[in-house]
Amino acid sequence: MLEDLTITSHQETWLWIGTIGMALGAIAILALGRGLGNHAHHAVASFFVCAIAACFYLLMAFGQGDLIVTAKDLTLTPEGVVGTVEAKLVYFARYIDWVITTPLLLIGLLGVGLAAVNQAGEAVRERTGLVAGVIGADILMIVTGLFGALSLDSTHKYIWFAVSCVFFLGVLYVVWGPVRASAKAQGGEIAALYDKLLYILTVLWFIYPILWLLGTEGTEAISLNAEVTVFAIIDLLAKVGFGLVLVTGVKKLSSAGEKASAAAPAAAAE
Ligand code: RET
Repeated sequence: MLEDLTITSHQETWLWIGTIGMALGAIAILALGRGLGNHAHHAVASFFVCAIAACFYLLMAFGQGDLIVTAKDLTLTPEGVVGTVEAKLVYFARYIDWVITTPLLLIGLLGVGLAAVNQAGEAVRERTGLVAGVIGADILMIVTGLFGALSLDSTHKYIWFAVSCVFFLGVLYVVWGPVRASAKAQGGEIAALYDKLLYILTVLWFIYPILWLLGTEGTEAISLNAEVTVFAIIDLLAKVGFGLVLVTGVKKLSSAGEKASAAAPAAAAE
């Protein structure tokens, strides 16, 4: 349908809501992240997650973040060329945003769950292995999701969807398996913060493949207008919401840590 190939004013409104929401989120995270000391990297990463998303939402609101994919099925007959041309609108900019920001979100989560380590010993290698593994799987999840979104042929599309889901399961395995075990081993507040972030991330991230399947990339059960609206809301929760919980959680941890180390010399002097 031709109306599915143009950006509607409804979509434009939600893309602007996304832009402004991400920009405000970035500013809020920057303000909250002041005084994080050793943990400032969490505020830096969360700030850039929102700032990057704000730029990509602006790109889409300007109408520069989408493209029309076409597939031609033409045959030459004695009467001339006959055939059909299929076309659909794809917001490709989402995938560029996600391929940069989802690794940063995962680094934030792993930064809480994995214990601080010194330069020597196995822990450094294990930590690097987990970070590299989760980022590799995540990048392939997004890239193969883009390949699926660009496919007009259903077989290709669902094969790419399945491949993307396999990498998604890989990401979930790392964050629910070894990293959660490491967070648990650190105990107390760290384990509690990790679990809170893990639940938020898992619930929100599961919505993406479902929406993809229901939306114009998949079965077209819901309109592009509805899809753009839900993606904007989920994106805001997964980036701004997650970032705020991460930064406030880490802030509490570091102030509790400071109190403990301030109390320690006093206790020793007694
Ligand atoms: C795709 C394609 C279909 C299969 C799967 C997908 C997963 C996407 C996810 C995206 C998360 C995005 C976030 C963005 C933050 O704003 C690519 C939709 C499994 C999990 C958190």
